[in-house]
Order: sequence, then C-alpha cells, then structure tokens
Amino acid sequence: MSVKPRLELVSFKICPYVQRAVIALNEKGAEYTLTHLVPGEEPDWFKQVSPMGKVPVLLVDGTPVFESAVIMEYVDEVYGPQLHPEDALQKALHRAWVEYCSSLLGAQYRMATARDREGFQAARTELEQGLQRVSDALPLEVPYFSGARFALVDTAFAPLFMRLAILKRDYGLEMVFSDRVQAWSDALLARKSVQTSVVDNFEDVFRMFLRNSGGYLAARA
Ligand SMILES: N[C@@H](CCC(=O)N[C@@H](CS)C(=O)NCC(=O)O)C(=O)O
Repeated sequence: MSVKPRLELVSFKICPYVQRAVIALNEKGAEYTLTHLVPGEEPDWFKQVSPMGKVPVLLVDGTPVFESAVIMEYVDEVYGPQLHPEDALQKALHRAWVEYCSSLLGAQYRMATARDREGFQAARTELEQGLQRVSDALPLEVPYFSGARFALVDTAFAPLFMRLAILKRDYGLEMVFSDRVQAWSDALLARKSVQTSVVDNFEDVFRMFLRNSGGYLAARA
C-alpha cells in the first residue's frame, strides 16, 4: 500500500474555495488537518506558502499547492475513487464549469456585500442568469451535474448552494432557480461530505461576515 502524504489545508472559515477542497477531501475519506487563519491577520509563514496571499493552500508534506480547482484535481488523482470523468472531452467540460462556478461565486460575493440596492440587484441578476446558463447545460437525469453519479464538478458548486440556502432561510432571499437546479442543490446539501465541510457554527460565521460587510442585504434583514 502506498504511503499517503501528510495534508494540511490552510483555510478561512468563510471561504467557499476552501470548502470545495474540503468536500473533495471528505468524499475521498482522506486524512487531513485544517488550519484556519483570520482574514487580515495572516501570520508571516502564510506569505511563504501562498504566492497570491489567498486560501486555500494545501500543504502536501509541506509543499504548497494553491488554487482550489488544482487542489481538487490533485486530491482526485491521489485518492480513489476518481470523481472526474475518464473521458477527456467530458473532463474538459467539467473543468470549464468548475471555472465558470468561480465567476458565480464572485457574483454571489458581490450580491451579499453590495453597499446599495442597485449593486445588489445587478449581482443578483448576474447570478440568476448564470445559474440558468448552468441549468441549460445539465442533463435531465437527476440529481447531480452529470446525472446519477456525483462528480468533482459537484464539489465546486456545493459551497455556492450552501450560501444561497442560508440567504433564503435567514434573509428571505428567494433566488429564481429552475427545478433542475433546485433538485441539484437539494442533493448536494444532503451529502455528508458537504454538511461536514464547514465549521459547526458556520451559519453564525456567515451572518457575522455579512454584518461586518455592512452591505444592503444585512441591513435589510
Ligand atoms: N482562484 C482562487 C480564489 C481563492 C480566493 O479568492 N480566496 C479568498 C478567500 S475566499 C482569499 O484568500 N482572499 C484573500 C485576498 O485576496 O487577499 C481559488 O480558486 O483558490
């Protein structure tokens, strides 16, 4: 049996890109430790391991790997069962949607932290249109991105749906989704790997983040 490397994931509790990496690790049953840093109070050693000053960084026997999509793929290659499709074209398409999801996370962040109603509405519209674009690419077969089988691309979208579910429940924010996207979101949020991918008090952490952002959404609540 091959010896697995020691994995340490450097994190902010609030970060959806970290959460993707955690979900991938959880799906694999990999052993890892999490080191949570406080945004704006990163220790000096963080500058040495994170060239862009961002989380997540996965320390693999001390070697830093950055960029969430790359970390997910590394985890997928080293730990079975493989979650990316075998087929090169399908894999390329899944990678493209992981990339697209990052732009949706950007829209979700802008929506949650917008200072005024106009900024909020613009980001909300961008996110709803983006989710419709994803919906059009989904197969009819439920529940996951590519149908019955959970794939690596699903790990990328789950943090987005978790935040939208909290915004709906706690802030009354009803995003317009297709039924297919709703079924996908429900399936992802029901998975243990997703439910255990954030700290126990994540909802408090998220609420605090929104309050500190001083944005339109928090003020409206
Ligand atoms: N493209 C990066 C984005 C990561 C990212 O934006 N992380 C945020 C936290 S959610 C961060 O570290 N921001 C700190 C900064 O920009 O200084 C990835 O996918 O890993």
